[in-house]
Amino acid sequence: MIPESVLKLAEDIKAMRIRGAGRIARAVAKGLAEAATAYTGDSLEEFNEYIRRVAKLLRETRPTAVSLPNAISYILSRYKRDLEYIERVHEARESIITHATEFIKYSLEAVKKIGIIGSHMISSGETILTHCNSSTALEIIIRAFKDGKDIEVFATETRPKCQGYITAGILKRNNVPTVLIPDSAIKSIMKKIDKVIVGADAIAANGAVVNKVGTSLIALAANEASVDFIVAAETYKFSPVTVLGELVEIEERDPREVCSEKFFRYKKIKIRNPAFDITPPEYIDIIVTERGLIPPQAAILVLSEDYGWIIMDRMIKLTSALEE
Ligand code: RUB
Repeated sequence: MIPESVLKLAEDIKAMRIRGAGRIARAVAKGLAEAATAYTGDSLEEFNEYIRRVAKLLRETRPTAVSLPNAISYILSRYKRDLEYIERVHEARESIITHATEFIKYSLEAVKKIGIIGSHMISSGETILTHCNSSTALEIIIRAFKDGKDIEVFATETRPKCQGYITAGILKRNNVPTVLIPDSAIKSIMKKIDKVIVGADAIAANGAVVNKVGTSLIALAANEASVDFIVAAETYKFSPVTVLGELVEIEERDPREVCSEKFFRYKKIKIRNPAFDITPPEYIDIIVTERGLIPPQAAILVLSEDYGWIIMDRMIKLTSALEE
């Protein structure tokens, strides 16, 4: 039986009580560790089957942030390696907990490093624009401010879920001068902006960035106004399956987030609510990762370094399927 706390965690991700690609990744790692801890049986086979079910439950909570499946495969691929010498359930449990804890630590340190690296790119007197609520982008901005840089930040509302209010609140708590703007004001505000800094839910092999819907429009406006467009992302947000041509699924959310149920029911108006969009690499100046600055065109290098073996494995399977 999957423990109540893990079922609740999955529900919290679905309902966006836990949201943002980094937080989601750390939450699923915590979920796997909790599930492993709660297992009381003594069959290794049964434990593996149980962990597979937990992983599936967590993987299916939200479709776009690639940090979610990447966090699961970080833990399970290492567990699979350990299985070569694991004989008892308590060792299996220990392996999952160790790798989950390791992932969470890596993730938190990565965000800190991105803050340090990215803050060097901000100069005193600059005005920054950010969209949605990215803890990684915020880490850069708040770090730069704490380093004594005199900056001002424009935060978009980010309709329909208005995560921009969370961003503005966090900036305010850190005393960063902040202005909240409606998303539709982007074009007219852009002439005041020196740098755009956003987070990412997924980065494809060609360097395209998937982030909160509206990001690509901001990139377009920044490009037209020759404003730097910077993406802050940990390397576990790079999507290995895109190397093989798979697309990142864009989450389509409930139309009731866009306008009241009464309106769309009575007027019989069709409403779409895509939660993310894709910014092409041409509009991105640089991606700040924990390993340093990466031009979007070099995304494939990060992917082959980290996931070369997964990519090879998939390619072999694909080739043999074609040959059958
Ligand atoms: C959040 C969002 C964030 C990225 C990066 O979308 O698009 O910009 O997830 O966040 P949602 P972070 O609110 O739908 O989850 O840098 O915190 O990982």
